Amino acid sequence: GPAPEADQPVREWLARHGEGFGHFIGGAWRAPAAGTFFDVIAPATGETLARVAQGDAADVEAAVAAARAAQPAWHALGGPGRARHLYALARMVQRHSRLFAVLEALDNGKPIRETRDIDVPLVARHFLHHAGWAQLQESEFSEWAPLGVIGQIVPWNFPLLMLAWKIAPAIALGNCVVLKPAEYTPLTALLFAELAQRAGLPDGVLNILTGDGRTGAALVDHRGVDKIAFTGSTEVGRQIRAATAGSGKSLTLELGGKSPFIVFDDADLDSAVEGVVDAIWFNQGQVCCAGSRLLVQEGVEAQFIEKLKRRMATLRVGHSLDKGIDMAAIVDPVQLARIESLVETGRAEGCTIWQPREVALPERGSFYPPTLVTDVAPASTLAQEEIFGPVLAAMSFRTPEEAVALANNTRYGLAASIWSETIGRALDIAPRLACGVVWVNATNLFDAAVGFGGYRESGYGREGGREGVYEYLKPQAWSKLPLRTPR
Ligand code: TXE
Repeated sequence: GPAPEADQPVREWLARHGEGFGHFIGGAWRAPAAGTFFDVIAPATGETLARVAQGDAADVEAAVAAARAAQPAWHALGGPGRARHLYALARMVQRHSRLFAVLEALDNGKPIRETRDIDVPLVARHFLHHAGWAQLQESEFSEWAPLGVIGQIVPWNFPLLMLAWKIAPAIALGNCVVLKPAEYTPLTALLFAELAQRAGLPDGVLNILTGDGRTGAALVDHRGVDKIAFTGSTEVGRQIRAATAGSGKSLTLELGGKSPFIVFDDADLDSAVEGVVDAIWFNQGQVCCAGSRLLVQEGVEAQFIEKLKRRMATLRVGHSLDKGIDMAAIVDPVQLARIESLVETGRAEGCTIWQPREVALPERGSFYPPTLVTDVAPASTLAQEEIFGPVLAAMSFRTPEEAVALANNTRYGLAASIWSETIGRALDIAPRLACGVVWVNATNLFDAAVGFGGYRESGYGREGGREGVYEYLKPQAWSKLPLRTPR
């Protein structure tokens, strides 16, 4: 097979921070107030990559103060001035794309092919897109003002991309940020902050605070934060909503999902099979909008499942830096155990679990094979619970009405994918699906110009597009003339 991607430059960067990473606050590394660190592990090998600071309330205080101090000047720079910085950040990501791709693959455990071809290019694209909005701020949003200091909490499944989704709109529109990466995957955020500062981003505009859920909770509770933007589990989203209730803080939540992947009998079945691969085995299924429920029309069910099984048998599972693999590691042994336990629950509830014999797993590290589950009752655990792993639950339907009912039979409402060669049918079904994003004969497509987000227990708020811009502004009507009451 192809040679593994070289990781020497990443190793050198990690070695430069061998004593442990501090928080990145006000443009400088800062040791954690309590002096506490934790280890960051590479899930594909189990090796320790780095020591990272565990943030507490004192660190949150310092980070929020730095953001607050920087914000007036950052706003005063004006849209075109800030756009120049966003273009510089996009170029910085492009220039260091290999470094980011390798570091992300090591830290998260995902395949280098994905970080190189998907995560990193989308990150650059997000900054380019939002540079455009910054340039338009004075003309398009004249009666809107930035919110101020934004607390952002991101998950581990797309660490750098979720950073971009969060910080690009926030800073483009004149806010300053304190971002907390997930404890499993803090490294690309730290690299980004270091390189952003070298690219001229003013001190304090972007502050990175590392730590676990306690650090996140301290950021949520800080009174100097004007808004919390969170992506993660529905459970933590609920806690954050409760914690911010009545505080005056704005809130957006991008939470879990159990998205349907609907295959009609007139679909191009071979394309739909490739769609399933992207829907549920991309990033080992650790994707909030993963097509984790396969709904197939009865007439083609047997044929489709047969084709799918044949394709599954050709998937290759291996180490993150191996360029020839389709799937790599699950982010952490805790997540792996969660997937295993859910699948066992499914088995106990009467589901049939199928995993291709041909797919070998590496001996060390956290791996789980591509898995197809059939005989799934619509109300059962595997039809309802987000597994967040490479596990596809298959069900069948007879009529389009049944497909819609089955698709909407979930607490979530993030995304859906429809496969049919009859465009009228697809366009008839799409608006009846209770979710924020619908793909037709496609899946897992992300564009900075299109608002992404969900309904129901998948949260609220949008990232990307014009809708995403409004999430970081507040309406502020003003007048230069004194207002008079007409006589
Ligand atoms: O998520 P958490 P976990 C789902 C998925 C997964 C499950 C558990 O089903 O199996 O959640 O993953 C921070 N206040 N998703 O436990 O805990 C935390 O430090 C403030 C779906 O890793 O939600 C991290 O930075 N912050 C999802 C971030 O929240 C808190 C992506 C997400 O971690 C906090 C991830 C608190 N009380 C998991 N507790 C998606 N929709 O993409 C934790 N955090």
